[in-house]
Amino acid sequence: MHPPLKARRVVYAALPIAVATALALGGCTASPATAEANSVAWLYNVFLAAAGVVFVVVAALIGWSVIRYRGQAGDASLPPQTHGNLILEVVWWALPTLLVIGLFVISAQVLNATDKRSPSGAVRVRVEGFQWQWRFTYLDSGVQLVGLPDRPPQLVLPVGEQISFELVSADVIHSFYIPHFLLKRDTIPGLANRVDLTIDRAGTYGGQCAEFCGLLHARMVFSIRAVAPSDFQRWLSEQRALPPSPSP
Ligand SMILES: [Cu+2]
Repeated sequence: MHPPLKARRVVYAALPIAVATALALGGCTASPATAEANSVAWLYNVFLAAAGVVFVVVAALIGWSVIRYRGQAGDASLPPQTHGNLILEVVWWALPTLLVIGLFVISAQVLNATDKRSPSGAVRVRVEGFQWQWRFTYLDSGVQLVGLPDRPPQLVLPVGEQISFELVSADVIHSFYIPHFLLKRDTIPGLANRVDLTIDRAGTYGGQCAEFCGLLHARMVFSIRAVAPSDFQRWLSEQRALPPSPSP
């Protein structure tokens, strides 16, 4: 028996809306620019695919049973009543359990990979949040960049080299957020957070404070320019030759 024309029309109308929504949401994810962000993006996609399969199977079964077994006008009798089915119950217990265990294992692997510490030799940068901008200090050369609310700083970093950020705060909690790195980590007074990463794509990436920290929170923007290692060394020596930035 075929579903009535009206039901089919609803399905045909809903399908493009669902596809368009999925594409729009997919387009909102920043394209990853670090090795760690690539692993995180891969994990997002695995979760999205697993959720998509579950959604399609569950929605299709519900839709099919609603249409196939809908009541007929004037028919008050109940359909055949089934009390338990061992095989079916084992299957619908085992499948979600295996799915959750699998997702847990790959999540733990990605978490371990992204939290891994760089070996020595990484470019070390201290990131200090203050009301209301950022102070970036290259710990190996002493070069310092200080932003002002109307003069956001640009952090220059090498592509393909390990970078180690030490995150601290001078006053209240801020959050170091770079969408293309799929990275957001708080800077907390009295605590040094650490994030290690490797940028694998040259370009300029916007960042901002992601923790409401007072009146000019919205002006705590900055950018990261990722360049070839030789260009980074040249830029660093130019910065060393400049007088230090004024304190805000
Ligand atoms: Cu803030």
